[in-house]
Amino acid sequence: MSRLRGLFGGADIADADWDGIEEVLIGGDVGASLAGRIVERARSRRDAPSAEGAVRAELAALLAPRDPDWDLRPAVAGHPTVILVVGVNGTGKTTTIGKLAHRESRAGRRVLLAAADTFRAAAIDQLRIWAERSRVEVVAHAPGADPGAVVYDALDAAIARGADVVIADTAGRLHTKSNLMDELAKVRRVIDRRLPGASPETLFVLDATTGQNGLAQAVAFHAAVGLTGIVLTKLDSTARGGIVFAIEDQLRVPVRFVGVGEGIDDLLPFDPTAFVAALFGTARG
Ligand SMILES: Nc1nc2c(ncn2[C@@H]2O[C@H](COP(=O)(O)OP(=O)(O)O)[C@@H](O)[C@H]2O)c(=O)[nH]1
Ligand SMILES: [Mg+2]
Repeated sequence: MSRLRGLFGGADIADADWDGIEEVLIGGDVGASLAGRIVERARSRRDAPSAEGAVRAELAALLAPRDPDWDLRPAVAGHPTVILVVGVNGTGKTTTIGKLAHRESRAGRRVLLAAADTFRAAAIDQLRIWAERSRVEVVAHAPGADPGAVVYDALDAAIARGADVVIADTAGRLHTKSNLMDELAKVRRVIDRRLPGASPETLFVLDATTGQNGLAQAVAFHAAVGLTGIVLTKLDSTARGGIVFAIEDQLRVPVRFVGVGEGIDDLLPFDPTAFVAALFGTARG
């Protein structure tokens, strides 16, 4: 989106190449209708010092409100923080869990992973490998087991062992298959039953290379389990992060982390100000 820079023209908002700006926004995965709306509103802004300022202000306004001090913390004092990780196949859920486990354990918290993607044996092994890397514990059942039962046991184990954080992996739910979504909703209910008030952090993992279909995925998962945050992965392999604006605008759910590689340290907290600034080729807002 740094192509935007050349399209803003001089000081006068009317001099900007507004069709060009709209095209770049669409190319950056903001979505056609939202891009049209951003341009229309930016053009009619009277308070902005420049076309660039107007577009920046419109983009910033699309992002969900957030507490700058937010972090992964237990909803109830004395309970573990519960993190449920959902999303379609191959978006990077298990990898993100490996990175999160590392982040939390490095911060001195005792982490326990729940292998609730029981659909494939390989998924359980993959989670174990990540757990070994950051020396955290795993609760797993046999392949094909009920994901709700795995999560229930993991919460029991976490309470018995005094774990601070429980992170549950889940199978790649095809958002068009309602039986699979029902299963995920059931896992959510298991958490609510075992730890009332725990209000799990429900992170939707979105592959940034997916494009506009990501919005439909997010809407379906939000309806099924109630998302509290988004992790945008594979930002190292695409410059098209514009889907963030469409999703936050529609769902009012904030992006919390971004994945920028396959390594254990390749997870960054999402900073909306820096993100908007980076789109315009500047380091800070
Ligand atoms: N380049 C890149 N690859 C990633 C990132 N996150 C995950 N991957 C890769 O995406 C593939 C699928 O990841 P996985 O965690 O198994 O996805 P899951 O099916 O959602 O659990 C793997 O090859 C990961 O290494 C990322 O941020 N950047
Ligand atoms: Mg997985």
